Amino acid sequence: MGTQGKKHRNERGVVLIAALFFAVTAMAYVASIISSGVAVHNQKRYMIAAERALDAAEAGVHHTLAAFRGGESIADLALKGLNGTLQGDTDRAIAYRVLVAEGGADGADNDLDGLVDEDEEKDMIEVISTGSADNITRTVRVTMMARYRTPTIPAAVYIADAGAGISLKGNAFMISGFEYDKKGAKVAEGVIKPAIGVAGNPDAIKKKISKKALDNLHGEGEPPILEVDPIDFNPLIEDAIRSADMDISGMSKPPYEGAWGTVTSPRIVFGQGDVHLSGGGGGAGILVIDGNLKISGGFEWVGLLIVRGKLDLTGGGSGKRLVGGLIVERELKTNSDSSSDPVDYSGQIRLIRDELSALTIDNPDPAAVDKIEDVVLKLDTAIHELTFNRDEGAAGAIDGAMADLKAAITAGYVGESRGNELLTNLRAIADGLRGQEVVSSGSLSTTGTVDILYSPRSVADIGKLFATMTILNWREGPTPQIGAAP
Ligand SMILES: [Ca+2]
Ligand SMILES: [Ca+2]
Repeated sequence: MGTQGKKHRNERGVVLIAALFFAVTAMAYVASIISSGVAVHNQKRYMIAAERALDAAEAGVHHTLAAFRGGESIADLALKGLNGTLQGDTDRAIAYRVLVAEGGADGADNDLDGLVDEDEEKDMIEVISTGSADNITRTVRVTMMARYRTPTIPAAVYIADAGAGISLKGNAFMISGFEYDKKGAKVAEGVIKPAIGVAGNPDAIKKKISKKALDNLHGEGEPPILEVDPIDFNPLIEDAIRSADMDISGMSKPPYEGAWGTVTSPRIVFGQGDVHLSGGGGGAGILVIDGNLKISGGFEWVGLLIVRGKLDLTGGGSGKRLVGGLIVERELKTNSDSSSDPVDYSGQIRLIRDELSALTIDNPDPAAVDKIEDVVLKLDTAIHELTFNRDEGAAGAIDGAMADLKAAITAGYVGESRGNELLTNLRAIADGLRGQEVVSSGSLSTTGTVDILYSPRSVADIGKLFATMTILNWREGPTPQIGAAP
């Protein structure tokens, strides 16, 4: 049994060593499973915490916006900041801390234009909101500024260029620097400002206004045309571009949708380039045209009218009235008349235009419809010129436009018999106009009045509604590295 037994012992030893080896390996394996489970658990926890922290940071931004809308001042918020807790009350709670810095002196490029603390940044604030959850933090930086920075208006009409053209025709207009309420009623013992404020020596403008027209200007000064401090046009245009509720750029007949805003719910309406408003409309708020504006129909606006270019208030409709303030750069033209026996040719033209647009078109080519619209617009303009400026050249334009319309009809764009009927109507209107011009020269009547009434409180109230903070840009801080120490 000697060798046998030895062999047996040896075998037992091998088995023992193998078992021991297996046990150690298994233990190491189990340990590794446990430790990787812990790592996965930690990863998940960090990820969830990072997401909660970001949510908390965003909640801080919204809290800040709400505080501004509730009337908190920038200075107060910059001093105190804001704190809030969404959930929990330990140091692992989901919470945020907000710091507010004034953009003009924070050493940061708030509007990301490469310049630090330049002039425009004085109107901005930087909101740095840090959210935390389970000791993980995330930060969002948000630049905010007022939706519209409404200027203080120094007169009923502010003219930026002392060399601007000014033409106040007719006698049914009034520009008043006395104070009016938003309904256009004069305020007893209100403030008194000039009718026209000029950024520079006002003498050149005074000389361009006839003595008779000066009688229709009221307010501070004798005549009420004074030099005032200049207003910077750039923010007026930039804010409108950024914040417009409605863009009427390039429109010749923009949709009024009833009205563009009301006194309690005003709108910012913006137009780039030349805009011609005809056909009657209006609203309340801030109307900004970065170009020339012509208003030839009835129009009423409460608030600010800003025109970087020329403004032409002309023609009939049911009059034009601005209650608030006008800021214009290069030229102001008004044309008014208030005969007791008004003839509303523009109304008749409108009726015919409506009929035309309701016509059955034989050839439903959109270009044909455009062509007819175009001809009617030309007729409209020509008849206005004849009515208000007594421009005999406009009579030729009417004949030309009617020939164009006839050509469009003959080409089969419109049903011929209906088209001829409309043409006859138009001709009768045009002939009637010319007849009047000859019979009673200089007494052609319209219903167009023009009133520009200073109403600083209307402008200030509307300005307050647009002073609420709006977000200019929003940046998130980096996501913390998963597994990094909390
Ligand atoms: Ca900047
Ligand atoms: Ca800055």
